[in-house]
Amino acid sequence: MNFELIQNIKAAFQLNFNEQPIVVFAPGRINIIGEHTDYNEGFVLPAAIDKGIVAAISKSDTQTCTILALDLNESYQFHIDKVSAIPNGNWRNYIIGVVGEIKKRGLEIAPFNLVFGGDIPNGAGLSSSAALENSVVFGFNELFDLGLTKTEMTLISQQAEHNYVGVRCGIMDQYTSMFGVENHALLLDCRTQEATPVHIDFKSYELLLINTNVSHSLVDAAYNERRQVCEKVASLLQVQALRDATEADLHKIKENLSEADYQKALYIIQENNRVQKAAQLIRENNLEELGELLFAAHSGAQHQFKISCDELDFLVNKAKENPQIIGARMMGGGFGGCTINLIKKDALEQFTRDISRAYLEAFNHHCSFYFVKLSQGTHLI
Ligand code: GAF
Repeated sequence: MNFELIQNIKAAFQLNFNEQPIVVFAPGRINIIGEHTDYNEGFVLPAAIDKGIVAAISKSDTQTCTILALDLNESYQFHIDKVSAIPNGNWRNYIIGVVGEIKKRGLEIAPFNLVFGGDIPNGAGLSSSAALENSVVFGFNELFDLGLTKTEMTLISQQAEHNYVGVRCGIMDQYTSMFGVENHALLLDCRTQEATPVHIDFKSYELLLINTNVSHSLVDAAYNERRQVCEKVASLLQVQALRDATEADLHKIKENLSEADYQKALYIIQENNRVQKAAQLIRENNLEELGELLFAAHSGAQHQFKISCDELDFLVNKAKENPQIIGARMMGGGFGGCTINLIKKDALEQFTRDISRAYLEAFNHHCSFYFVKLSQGTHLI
């Protein structure tokens, strides 16, 4: 828990509104394995982390809602009855979206004051947006006594992203940020939205995240396009979602598909199988084989689903060359953000030093390193 962040948010709230707010922490997430399987109603294996968003919220005694984004030093005011997506509204749409989605369900929200900030960098693929949505919906639920369950709040956050941000994301990020369990990953069945916590003992290994510090443009468009391809192939296969198809099923309709679409669908089917295998390997404490699955997942993301980029491939290739790293892959939606690496603890110092230098030389800008703990989901503080 980042106490300095909490203090800063509380202090900024006092300074601007001079009231006692409720304060919520919503975590970001990592994903051990399972990318783009969530909207195919398949499995994912993410975990909430000890970095996230802190939001302080109180009722306002005017008709205006005032929001302060502390890290960006930006603010926004709007009338509670005028809620619609803002073109290029950026962080504003995550919050407006949650307000809009709550109202859509016939629930009443009164004007509010909100200050938020966080310690997850934007664009790192650690789901700062889901954390923001969850912190806000969770805060509103407390403040206005809305009686929403955690599952309902998760869906409100996801719908805010679909309808106000324009990304047709799956359920993984919002679910994980809401339901995370300390020291566990969640084996989440995205169809039933039921998760089994899987305890992870990293033994002599450490989880290292390396941020490429790039977020290539058109990410949202490319994401929605991938989803469309998956839905098209599922409909050709006459199944509800690609989760219901096997490699053999897909092979039967190969002639009706372009090679690119065939490979994308094949990736999803294989990735879904990898997730289930990964959960089993973690339970058996077999991190070495888990590492191999991570490398295989990256290869699929790079060559079949085509969501990687030069910077991510560079970091994963460097990891592969190093025998002290047993697995690595790109993490999240793709086209930038972080890689996740399973590395021997005593190799950390040397590797991070070497990779810093090599990355700078190759791309002329720095990469960053993060270490995270697997943590509990959204809660009051
Ligand atoms: C993004 C989305 F928000 C998730 O739903 C998921 O699809 C992920 O990309 C890829 O696995 O984070």
